[in-house]
Amino acid sequence: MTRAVLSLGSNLGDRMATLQGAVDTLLGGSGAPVPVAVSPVYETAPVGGPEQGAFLNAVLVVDTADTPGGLLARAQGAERAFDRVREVRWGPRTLDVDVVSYDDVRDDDPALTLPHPRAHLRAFVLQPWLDADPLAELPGRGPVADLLAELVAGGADGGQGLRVREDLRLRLPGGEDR
Ligand code: PH2
Ligand code: MG
Ligand code: MG
Repeated sequence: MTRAVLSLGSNLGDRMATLQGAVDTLLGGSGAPVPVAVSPVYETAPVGGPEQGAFLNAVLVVDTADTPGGLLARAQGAERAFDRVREVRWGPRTLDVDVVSYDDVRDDDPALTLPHPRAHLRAFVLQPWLDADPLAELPGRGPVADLLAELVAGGADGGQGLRVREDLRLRLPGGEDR
């Protein structure tokens, strides 16, 4: 099994229902990854793209028997299940599932760049990831805690406007929150 990190985002429709559905879809069926941790849910201002509504973002840490390509296919399957339509790059979407990291693999394959090439710049990935795994490291870039501190020091975090949604919580299949 390989440790992998998935970033989930939604800013169209019933965002929380979509994120929960994504978790259930990602972790369901045969050969599904085993959940290790799920982050709190954050309300985040959109970064880049056209003017659009706020996102809900979360991070899911899993152990998977899939290859990176297999995990990407699973992520894209979840996006399809929630009627993801790709119109504008970085535009509004019902669901975005990104493979942030896969063990310590570094790969510049354009079909799946590992780790995610912008993860170190995105507080909406780093903050929930840090919550889910305080010792997390981004391959090639170092501890997530340090990367987030750099972003905050650079003022980028203010611009990314993160707010934890204490009133929302993602459930993992099998009951208990982990
Ligand atoms: N995803 C993007 C572009 N911008 N901004 C926020 N706050 N959250 C996202 O998930 C997000 C974004 C491209 O995938
Ligand atoms: Mg994305
Ligand atoms: Mg994506």
